[in-house]
Amino acid sequence: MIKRYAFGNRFETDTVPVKPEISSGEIPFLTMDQEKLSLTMNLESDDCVYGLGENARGINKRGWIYRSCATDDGNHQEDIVQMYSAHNFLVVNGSVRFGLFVDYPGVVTFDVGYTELNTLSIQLSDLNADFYFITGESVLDIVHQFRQLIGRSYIPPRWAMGFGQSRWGYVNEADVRNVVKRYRELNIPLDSVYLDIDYMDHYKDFTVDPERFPSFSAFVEEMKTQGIHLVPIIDAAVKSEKGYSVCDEGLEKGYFCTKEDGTVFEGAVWPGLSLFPDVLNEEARRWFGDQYKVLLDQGIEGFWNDMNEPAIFYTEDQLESTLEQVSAYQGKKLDLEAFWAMMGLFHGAIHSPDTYSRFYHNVNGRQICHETVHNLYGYNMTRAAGEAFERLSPEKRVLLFSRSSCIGMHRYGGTWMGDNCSWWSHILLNLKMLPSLNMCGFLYTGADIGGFGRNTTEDLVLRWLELGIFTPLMRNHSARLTREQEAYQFTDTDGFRHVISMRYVLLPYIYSEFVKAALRDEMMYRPLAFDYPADDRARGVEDQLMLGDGMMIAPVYVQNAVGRMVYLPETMKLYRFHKDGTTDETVLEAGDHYVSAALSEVILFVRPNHMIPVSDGGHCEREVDFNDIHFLSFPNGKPSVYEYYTDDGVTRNITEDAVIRYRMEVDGSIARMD
Ligand code: MIG
Repeated sequence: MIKRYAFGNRFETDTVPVKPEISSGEIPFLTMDQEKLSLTMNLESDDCVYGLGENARGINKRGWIYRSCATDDGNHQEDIVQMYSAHNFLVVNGSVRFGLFVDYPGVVTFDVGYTELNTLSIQLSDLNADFYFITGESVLDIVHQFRQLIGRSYIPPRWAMGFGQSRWGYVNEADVRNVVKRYRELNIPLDSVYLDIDYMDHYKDFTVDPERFPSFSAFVEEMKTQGIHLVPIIDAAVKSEKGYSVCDEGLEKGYFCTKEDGTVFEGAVWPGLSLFPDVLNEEARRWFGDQYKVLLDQGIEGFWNDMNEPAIFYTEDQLESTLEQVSAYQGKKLDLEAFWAMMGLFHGAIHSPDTYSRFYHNVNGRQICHETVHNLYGYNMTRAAGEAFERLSPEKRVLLFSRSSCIGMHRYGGTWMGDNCSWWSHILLNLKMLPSLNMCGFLYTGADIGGFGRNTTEDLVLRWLELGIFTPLMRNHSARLTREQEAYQFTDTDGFRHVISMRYVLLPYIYSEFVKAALRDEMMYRPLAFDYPADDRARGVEDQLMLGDGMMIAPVYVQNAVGRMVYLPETMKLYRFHKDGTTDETVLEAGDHYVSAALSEVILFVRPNHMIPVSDGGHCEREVDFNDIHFLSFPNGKPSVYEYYTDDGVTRNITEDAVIRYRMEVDGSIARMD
């Protein structure tokens, strides 16, 4: 059951399409302090808190503090409190069980036992908010109700579940051709190559550099003949430059954010001084979305939206005042304290959160300070594109994912986990965010495989791929100046080919489970605790996940490990896919097991009386035959049914009608039912 509690003068976020009636009285279990703008409750020591989407720390969020304030910070250390997105949904499960969604566009803090070990405290910046309080018979039931409330999750074209190669550093046709050539030569599957900001003409959105890509549409076509989709990046801010049509037109129509006095607001990002499309304004949003047409017309079928927190390196005002303050130190004899204070001034000038109070949106004739609606920006930039694609590409799905998001955006696109590092701990962080993102509606997601920042190693990329083959977005991406990390940069070519090929073997299952999760408002990735609520041990498992109907994954994420401990809540069948192409299957009893897993070996577990549809693979998605499937299976005493979703992978018409059922008999034989 869902109850809505509304306070103050709320800004319409459009997160909940059909709102329930407002309930009166107090929100159960939580004490609201109107003066302190907070909600608090005591937690029992065994209570678990789940959710909060993209964030650091555990699957169980207890023991840390999280801030919903979309921020461009690529330093995902253990103590980071805010990332790129704002996902204000959590579930408390234990002595009491409920879900809470804070529908609020400003900064929110979730103190989940940081200040006081056993106190949950939610702090808002003002009390103009809607709270949705959800009760249900299980965590999964609560999540399901929440997902129904916020609407169906985005479904990409199926090729977007193939493997993609990206790097901030492919600058021209030759670079891209080389990537494709190397993958194809080595017979390592590949479906897409991403174009980072260097494809643009001086970082101008919706342009292509005429020297680096002299005949872009022909090049897009050439890539397609090789089974490769090019996916360009779009940055939130538009270069401020006379004669650049997007800038001129937006200025003329008043579609950019302004300062308080109504003059246009400029901030420096990659193109230099730039303007920020007022995507919270419906007309401006439509106009910005229409700009994507220029690339769609050249054959592009997918985009990634970046820098939409929005990231702002500096503004001229801020820089000016910083320089003024710094110049006051000139000629003075600095002591250490003064030196650090001066250094702090420079630090404060970049990415200053203060900037967000200096510009405004124009929503239905009202001037709205950005700060109060900050977390809606990435959502609405991506919504601009998603809504435009429904007009511009009514038949075919378009790939779309975004760095910043807020719940609501899940209907228009996916999200990637931002600028992680080539650290072993970030494989685990990647795993832990999958279920919390699913809870918030984000199904199409994944991390930069191999790590974005810092130098990677061959074993790290391989191990990370062994998780990545299970994530809907499977993309290797890295930053400029870091060690190159395409599969062909390393020695164990057979290992890379084997692991990446496994993705294409598993694709019928991954796609089927993905679409069903979207259609049915369910989680594709679940913590063990959600599926085995009566199992106390399952509650503490932070490094294994249930994946779809019948699978459990437990990847190795420790360097030089040759296997790992795995906890089985029930008997399961372990499948081990060796690099030499052989497979072995072992039934393991419930309990703890040490499972060996060599560096280029893929392991997965199948639940009793379950089936996993797989293909013979392919070099790209279009080579995979989704009709010619066979099954990994664990018959264990009961007949069972698998619902297999398959379609053409591109059209927008996605319904349960496409589900085909397969039945497995007690003897393990499997046959199509209808
Ligand atoms: O300030 O476009 O997260 O994936 O490679 C950095 C360059 C801007 C941040 C993205 C990253 C991308 C990079 N971008």
